[in-house]
Amino acid sequence: MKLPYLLCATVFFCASAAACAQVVVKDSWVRATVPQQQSTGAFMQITAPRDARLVDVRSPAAGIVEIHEMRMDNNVMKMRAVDGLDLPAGKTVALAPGGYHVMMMDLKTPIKAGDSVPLTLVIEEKNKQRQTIEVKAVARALGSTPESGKSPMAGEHMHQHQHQQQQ
Ligand SMILES: [Cu+2]
Repeated sequence: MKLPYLLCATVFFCASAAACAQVVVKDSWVRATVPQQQSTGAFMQITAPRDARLVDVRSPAAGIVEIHEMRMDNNVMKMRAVDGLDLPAGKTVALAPGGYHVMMMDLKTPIKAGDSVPLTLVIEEKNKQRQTIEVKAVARALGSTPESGKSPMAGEHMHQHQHQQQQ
């Protein structure tokens, strides 16, 4: 399956072209799951050319997909669903372990390292116009070093992906 790599290459080309007035999504990845794990997180970097907002994320791999915020609350790391995530013009917004992330729950199948997980990002601009961006996020094993040679994101090991909404 070479297709995901081709899609990635297109995104990177776009990122380097100053004239490209599209929302750019880079470095998307999903944390691979261990047996019995029902949920996981997806991470990426998003840059919008104009003020916009990430309002929804969908994936055929999960029954429920939400945008989550992670924050310290009385010295306890908690996460909660948010309506959306602001994407200020020209600023790269990182979805990373320990911060904002795409929460994938009710997974259809386990996600193995190396799997390509399709995500659809729904971006809304100031004028309420919506666009969708298809992303193929590559699954990485917990604690693994990416093969690409890029360093893993800081704080990755601190991210506990337990879901605390019910509490
Ligand atoms: Cu979460």
